Amino acid sequence: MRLNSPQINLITKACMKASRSLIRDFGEIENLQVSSKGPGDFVTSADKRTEKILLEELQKAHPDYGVITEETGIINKSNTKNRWIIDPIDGTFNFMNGIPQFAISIGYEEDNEIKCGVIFNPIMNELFCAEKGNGAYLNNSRIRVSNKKNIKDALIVTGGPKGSSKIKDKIFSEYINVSNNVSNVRKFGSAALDVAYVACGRFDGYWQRELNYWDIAAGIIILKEAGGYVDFFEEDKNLPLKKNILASNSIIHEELRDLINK
Ligand code: LIP
Repeated sequence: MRLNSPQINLITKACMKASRSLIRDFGEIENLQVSSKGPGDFVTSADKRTEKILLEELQKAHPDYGVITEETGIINKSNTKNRWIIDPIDGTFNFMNGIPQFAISIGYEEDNEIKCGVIFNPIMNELFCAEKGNGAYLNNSRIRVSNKKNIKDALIVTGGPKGSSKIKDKIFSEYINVSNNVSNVRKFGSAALDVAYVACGRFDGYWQRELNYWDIAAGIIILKEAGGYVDFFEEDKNLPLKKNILASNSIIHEELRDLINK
């Protein structure tokens, strides 16, 4: 990896440490799937265990930093100058079902702007990272978004709706519009990895409603530094941690937005 700011080094070290127990926990899932208890409670504790290790590592270096995490919530609320945004396991359902498409996702914000981020899939051993002004990387290689120009040829990824969603009709009609006008649509179940995959050109675009900020905070800087474009639509100012995301290689962005708004 070419990036070596103190923050990236710290996040990477924390991810590596937490991933050792996460890999062990993932190995347990197979046994639990066939047991009568099922993996539900175990996954919750794996999430918490992973988050605890990440927090210990990050807070050892910066006890005063603000933190937004999926499991614990908000820590050091008054510090909005320096803030970690943490999802210990993004793609929890995949994890729970023994599907190796999940990741630790950590973004670092200064004055409400994401400065750097790391997304690490410990099973595939793929570490995506970026810091502002220094490009984006997958392990040791620089990554860039695709240069697909024609949306008809594009491979798009999406996610949701959750079973509990109240806007399923809207989401399905967006899906139909997009599907009718692109080459193919995929659904992989980890928002963090979906954005990272756009950043490295595996997908040409991604949209999803009803996400949480921690799902995609790290992905924002990774995608931007890889030459992509990301924005949020129909934001509710009263719910700053809820996001609807549209991310792309930037070339097809407007057309993809038109399909979603159709
Ligand atoms: C999940 C996302 C997934 C999305 C779910 C959920 P979690 O995060 O990554 O892609 O469809 O709504 O937010 O809960 O596994 O960290």
